[in-house]
Amino acid sequence: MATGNVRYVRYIAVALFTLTLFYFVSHSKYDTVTIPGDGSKSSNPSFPGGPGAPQVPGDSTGGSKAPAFPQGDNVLKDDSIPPPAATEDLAKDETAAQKPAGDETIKSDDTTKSDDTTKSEDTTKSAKASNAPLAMTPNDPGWGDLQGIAPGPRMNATFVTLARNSDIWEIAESIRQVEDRFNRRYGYDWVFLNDQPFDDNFKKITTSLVSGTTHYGLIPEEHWSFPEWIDQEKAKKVREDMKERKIIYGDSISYRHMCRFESGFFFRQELMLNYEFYWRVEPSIKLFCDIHYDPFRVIAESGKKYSFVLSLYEYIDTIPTLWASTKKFMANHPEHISDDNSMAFLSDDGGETYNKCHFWSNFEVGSLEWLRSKPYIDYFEALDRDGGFFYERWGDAPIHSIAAGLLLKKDEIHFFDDIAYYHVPFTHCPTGEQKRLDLRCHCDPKENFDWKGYSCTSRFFELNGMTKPEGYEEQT
Ligand SMILES: Nc1nc2c(ncn2[C@@H]2O[C@H](COP(=O)(O)OP(=O)(O)OP(=O)(O)O)[C@@H](O)[C@H]2O)c(=O)[nH]1
Ligand SMILES: *[C@@H]1O[C@H](CO)[C@@H](O)[C@H](O)[C@H]1NC(C)=O
Ligand SMILES: [Mg+2]
Repeated sequence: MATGNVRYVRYIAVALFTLTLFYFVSHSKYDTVTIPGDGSKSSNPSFPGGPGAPQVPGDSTGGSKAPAFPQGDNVLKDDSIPPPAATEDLAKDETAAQKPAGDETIKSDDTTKSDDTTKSEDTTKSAKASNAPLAMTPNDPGWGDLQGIAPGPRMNATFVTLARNSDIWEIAESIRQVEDRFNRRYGYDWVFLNDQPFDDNFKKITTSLVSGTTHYGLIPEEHWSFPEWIDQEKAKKVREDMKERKIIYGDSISYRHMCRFESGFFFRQELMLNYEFYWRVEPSIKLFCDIHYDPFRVIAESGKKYSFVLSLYEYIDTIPTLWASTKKFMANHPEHISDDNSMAFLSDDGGETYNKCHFWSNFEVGSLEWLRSKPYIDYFEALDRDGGFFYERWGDAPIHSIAAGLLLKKDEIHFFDDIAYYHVPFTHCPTGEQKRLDLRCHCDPKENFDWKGYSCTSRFFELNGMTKPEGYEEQT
């Protein structure tokens, strides 16, 4: 009997202790979140684009994105304590309310902060760009601050990934890198697109890894099929011929649909219409350095439309007539060609022939509004009519690149030297030891492709009058 009583008392003690612990976890944590970047910080932005910069979502009273960010939840996650189960229903209700028609959205269980209205106001205040200037160099305030939620506004932006269900572990690896090096402090959304419905396993794993809200879209058949003007017999002969000549993906139909989709349709998927900026992520990529500032803000606040980390020469057998089609477009639409274009990146003879230089499009941070603009759509439609996606094997990389080179102004294209990146088989690793130390990079500088003979990045530097970083000669 005595032992029974002791056990009884012990149960009560354990239960009380657990309840107390739970109380502190669920009540005190949210109040301790402080958003740095108030009066103590200098108020002039260190990045061009203070006055006259595009209005950022966090600045306006409506449509403010920053307050919706799951702060409380992230604090819980950092402490590895699962959120209370009761909030899951709330999360689902909110999901239902925000769900865009036809596609699926899984909101991370971030509604634990629901009754915290004062916090939202604080966030709105500190979310102003002027209160949280971008830290672009180690000397800028906030540079070394890589813990907790990043201060400052959030752009109207999303990550976007085209993938198959079978890509799950390869994309999981990419997401983890993007989250660890950047997005865990920002909580940007992630849109996944597929020509087949995503399965529950894919959704469950990706949602668990992404700090922002995940959305899953099914690509409409018109965006992933042969247009009616394509001669099927001719297209089939091309695939057989390319197979014989051992051209990579030369006999693949799905690869061609993929290239056409990435060229002309990803940015007008229903889910993508909710955003202004995108960051494309492919399976099995690597990021080697910390990302100390928000690349979306760099793009938005400096009026950039397109960006890259790696550039190279295209395999000519995949695009023999792409330049002829492009020249025809230029003749038909001189009004779309920018006066201050980057033709010198694309051609060594003033536009007569294509030198095959392109930005590698498996990494892109850019403007969706630009891709949805008339000049870009006219270019895509002209190419699509000519049939080269199926009669040859045109890739989205040369198409995005030629479009950026001809339709944009030179200074609307940005080279993200600070984003160290790998997609098989090429690496971008910043030149210069001090930079790699500052960014805490783990890439081998010998692998850096930038200044090697098959890279086009030197051309980009020369064309834009940029000085190549110290030590580049040793990497050629
Ligand atoms: N849903 C779907 N996604 C695809 C398909 N083919 C390719 N993708 C995706 O499209 C992107 C590009 O395809 P990749 O196979 O990576 O093509 P690549 O980068 O040229 O070649 P490697 O990465 O070297 O194989 C990736 O994000 C793939 O997951 C497909 O048939 N369906
Ligand atoms: C984000 O951009 C899209 C596309 O331009 C727009 O429809 C939407 O209203 C914007 N959202 C916010 C919060 O500004
Ligand atoms: Mg790939």
